[in-house]
Amino acid sequence: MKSDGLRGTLKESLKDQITGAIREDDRALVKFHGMYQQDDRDRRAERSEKKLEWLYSFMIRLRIPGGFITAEQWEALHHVAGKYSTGVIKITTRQTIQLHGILKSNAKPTIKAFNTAHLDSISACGDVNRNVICAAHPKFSPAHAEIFEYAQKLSQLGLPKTKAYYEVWLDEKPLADKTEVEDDPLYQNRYLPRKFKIGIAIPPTNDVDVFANDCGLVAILENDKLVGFNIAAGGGMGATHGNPSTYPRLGTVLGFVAGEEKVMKAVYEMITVQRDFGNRSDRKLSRLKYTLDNMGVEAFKAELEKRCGFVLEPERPYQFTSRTDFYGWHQNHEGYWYYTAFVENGRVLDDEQHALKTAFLEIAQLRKTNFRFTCNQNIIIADVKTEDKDEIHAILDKYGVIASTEGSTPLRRESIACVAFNTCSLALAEAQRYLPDLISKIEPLLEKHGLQDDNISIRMTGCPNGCARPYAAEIAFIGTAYGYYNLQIGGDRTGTRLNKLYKESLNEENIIEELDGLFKTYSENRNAGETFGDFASRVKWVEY
Ligand code: SRM
Ligand code: SF4
Repeated sequence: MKSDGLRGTLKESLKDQITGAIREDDRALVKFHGMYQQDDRDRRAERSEKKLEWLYSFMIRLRIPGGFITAEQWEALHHVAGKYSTGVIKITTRQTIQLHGILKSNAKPTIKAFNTAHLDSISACGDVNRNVICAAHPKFSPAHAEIFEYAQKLSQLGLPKTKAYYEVWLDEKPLADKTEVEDDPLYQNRYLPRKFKIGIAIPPTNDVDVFANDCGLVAILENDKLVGFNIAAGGGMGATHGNPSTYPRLGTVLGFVAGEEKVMKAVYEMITVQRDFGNRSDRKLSRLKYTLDNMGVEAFKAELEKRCGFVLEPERPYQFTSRTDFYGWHQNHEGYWYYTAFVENGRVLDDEQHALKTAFLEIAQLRKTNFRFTCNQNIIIADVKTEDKDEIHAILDKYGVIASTEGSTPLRRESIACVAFNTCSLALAEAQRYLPDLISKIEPLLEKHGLQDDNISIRMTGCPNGCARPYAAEIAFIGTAYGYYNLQIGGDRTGTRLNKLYKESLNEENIIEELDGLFKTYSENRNAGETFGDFASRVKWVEY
């Protein structure tokens, strides 16, 4: 990429007041700075009719490894969102935050305000190592803090060396000799063929969907101590309708690696293998999963080990038993309390039912907590001392957060939808704006068949790219056209078996009809404790 170290002509693009957009070449580049140019798709027709250009704005995604921020940072985020964006704070499926609707003239002030709060968006998008995700809840693991540190270190390891971000957005003086200072052994000024994602899970929970990542690390604990990680390669969800050479894939465990130096080296070299062997001619076939399948697992592993200078040990045993968040109050081994609040589809806002945004602001202003985001798009009010718990609880209660967290059905709380309309340029169908309504129509079906306590996982995306990791759900709706979805079933509840296509392009009426029949058969014939996804796979509703 001829980008002048990711600078391109961004400075000129930002100054151009004739258009709300940036130059064509800068659009790909700006992603490396954590930003997407978008437009309001609801208003395209109206704008075109009035002969106006589309209503362009920017989405900015933060880099928050492990999804941890302080109360001060939440407060800053709240105000930045109110001042420069639509005001909705969106928790993503990769444990970070996106703000939408930021006008070009506000992009720089937004980044500056984030910087003042020690937040950045470097590499949150683009063909680089993305936000590193890590098991969110410290409840189960005394080693959580140590494992969380890996997310920070791996994020640092994968940062590009260019100082362009600081020059373009923060007005730092350009470097006199860029070549010397910006030498980047990892990205070598050609970056990666495609995005690269790292996730860290701590069994028995797989809240990060570790096998959906290019590189998945499964922490292995013995007597509550971290002894190392099983390392997996080749996870990824994206596919394209009608292109059978694209497919979702779960990561393959290559082996076990112990010790920080070796773990960092193994991940680093996995990135270099992808950099050197990944497909640079077809972006649809350029993720690590295709590199791995093209090379073959054994050849990939041999190349990795050659570059590492050591061999991976045999995979160590582990077991995932759940992927859900631990809603409500829980105490960790140090005596601190954590409240996991349900945030439907990660959208933090105030509405008729509850005032999540006001509640979290009031809590942040007390300066008695931290905040953690989960890959299920929820928020954890973290590190609460016993003496502060009642005060925090009262705020959560006052603004309806307790009622919505504890009063929502298991089905709703397990559901995930991607953004889709009105900002995602790739959306074929609605997702986060529609799934809540569809869930309200599915809930009575569960009641009817006595399944209301069943926490079946449902995920919806507006296209087959898989941003809500739908292929790893028990039931998935994948947008094919406006109002139409492929119905996929048979995934398991812990993210270790993908679902398969059951019926193509269903509208709402067809979806309800199909699910009614499926739930009936499931409720009448399931074995004790058998989940919907396991049943669907056992009775071969879909072929594996
Ligand atoms: Fe994603 C592209 C939103 C997690 C696979 N994703 C997009 C874009 C940027 C659309 C675009 O390229 O113009 C979406 C912006 C929508 C908007 O208006 O905000 C978008 N992806 C999201 C988020 C916000 C969904 C959400 O509602 O939470 C998630 C942000 C994560 C983050 O903080 O970094 C998000 N995207 C994912 C995940 C889940 C994950 O990583 O665990 C996946 C599947 C895993 C994977 O990468 O395989 C995912 N997004 C994609 C793909 C398909 C990539 C592929 O290999 O084919 C695209 C399209 C692309 O890259 O060309 C995409
Ligand atoms: Fe957009 Fe498709 Fe991702 Fe949904 S899955 S956010 S529609 S790219």
